[in-house]
Amino acid sequence: MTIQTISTIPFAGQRPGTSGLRKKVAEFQQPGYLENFVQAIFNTLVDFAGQTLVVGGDGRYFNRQAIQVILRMAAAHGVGKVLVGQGGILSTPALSCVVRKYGAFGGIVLSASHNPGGPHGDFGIKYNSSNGGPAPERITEAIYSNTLVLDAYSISDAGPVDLDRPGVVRIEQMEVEVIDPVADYAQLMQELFDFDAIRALFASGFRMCFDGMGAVSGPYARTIIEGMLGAPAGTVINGVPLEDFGGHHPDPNPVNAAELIALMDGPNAPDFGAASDGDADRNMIVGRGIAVTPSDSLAIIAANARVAPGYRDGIAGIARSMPTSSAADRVALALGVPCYETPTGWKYFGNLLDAGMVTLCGEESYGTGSSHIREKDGVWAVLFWLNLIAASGKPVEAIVREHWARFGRNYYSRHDYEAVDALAATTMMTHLRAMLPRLAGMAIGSYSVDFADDFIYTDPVDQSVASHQGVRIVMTDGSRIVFRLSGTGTEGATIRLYLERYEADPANHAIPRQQALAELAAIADSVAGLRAHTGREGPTVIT
Ligand code: VG1
Ligand code: CO
Repeated sequence: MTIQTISTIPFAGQRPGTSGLRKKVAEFQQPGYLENFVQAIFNTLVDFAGQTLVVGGDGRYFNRQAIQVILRMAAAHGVGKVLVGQGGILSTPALSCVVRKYGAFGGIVLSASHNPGGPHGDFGIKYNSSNGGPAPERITEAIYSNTLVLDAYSISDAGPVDLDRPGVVRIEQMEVEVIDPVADYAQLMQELFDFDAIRALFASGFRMCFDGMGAVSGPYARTIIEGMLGAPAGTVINGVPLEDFGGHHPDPNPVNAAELIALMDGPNAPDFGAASDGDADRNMIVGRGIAVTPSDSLAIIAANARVAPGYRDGIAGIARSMPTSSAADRVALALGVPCYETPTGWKYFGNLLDAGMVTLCGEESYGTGSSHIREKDGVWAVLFWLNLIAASGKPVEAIVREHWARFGRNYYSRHDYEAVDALAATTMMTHLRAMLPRLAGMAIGSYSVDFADDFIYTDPVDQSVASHQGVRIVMTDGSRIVFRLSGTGTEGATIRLYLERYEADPANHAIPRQQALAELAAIADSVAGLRAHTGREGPTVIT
């Protein structure tokens, strides 16, 4: 075994987006492409020699090959030990859990999360810090800067490690330990939730369907829900992680998880449905005939946090991404705890969680989580809902309707215009930004604009500033229109339009969502020229 220095030339475009570097598999397969990015990570970090790193991914195509490269490069850089999930598997939340539990220096997550997989799909890589969370922007920007100037990478010429065999092997001086990807995570869940109550719920005949969508949540859901909690075999469907996700698009929303939605709307529906995404950090919660919007789910979890043993003492605060509805703000107000509004992406929650300023965090994009780790956590959210159902004895729909009756309903929807021409999308955003100063005070239809801006976030812990985080047009009644460009897509640009309207009166809580938001959608189109700029008649996906 020797360590080789291989000369290389920079690749353009290796700037991490909302959550790591995501590209088409074919781009990652170019010789040196992955190696350059990993070298840039090692060039950027300091003091990792002799330390422990955690490596794992969502099992998608190219996961195993990428892990072999990372192991050989870690050995070449003097890393002391790597913990790697058996079969190369670690869900994003499980990796976060393992980094924290074993005091690792950091972790490398291999996933393009909710993006499609397979040889023609996407691949991704992300660096997580010692708190178990996505590296902050100053680190991801430093990694990017390094990718533009590096001219060599170091790698051991050792042969491949058998990722399927648990135990310890060596590459150069470095130990590689292949670990059970589920055990540490499952133990943590057991500490947070009332497993006895949930077991009793299943024993009483409660029926559930968990859709793993052919991605990485399957092994976690099977071990915990079918194994530890005693749900009948078959409760978890599409539960084996496959390199192409079995053709599923593992983005758990009512459009992509149509099979589950049809089941929950059909005759003899189970009592509870749930789904997770490629790397198991997202969740969708479904009751009989009702899909819970992620913004509502965050608010409901916050309002009921004390039902779960891990949160019995209450919560310190809540943080939500800016486009997420303000349903959680109302709960925070009632609880007398702060609610922070951050830019999109879990990395912005890290400081607040580390400082103990918040306990719960959430994003409208089917992401919810807490201070137990530093990533959003799909299976955690599902277990919280199971705990809530067990404790309250109520079905999902009743829980949601009672929440609205108490706090009011924040009608909410996201409209995505996917893979539009990149120049058209940036032109639209530029026009919109130029228009902002003129919008305040303007009456449009039945609304009038309170203020309009391009969201700037100043982190209350380290005072770092993130600007251009999305255009918001906020009405005097609190209704909102938000526009931003996706930072996770790999084709053209994706425009996200977020719509929110608050309705206090329970008599008005049964309006179909898109109908309740139709006027705001029309205003969004007329102000931004959505259809004109994109040449599209309407959104590609509505959630
Ligand atoms: C999307 C979501 C964002 C989420 C991010 C990563 O980002 O909107 O809320 O944090 O995906 O989630 P964007 O920039 O495309 O809007 V995951 O589960 O893909 O890591
Ligand atoms: Co994800």
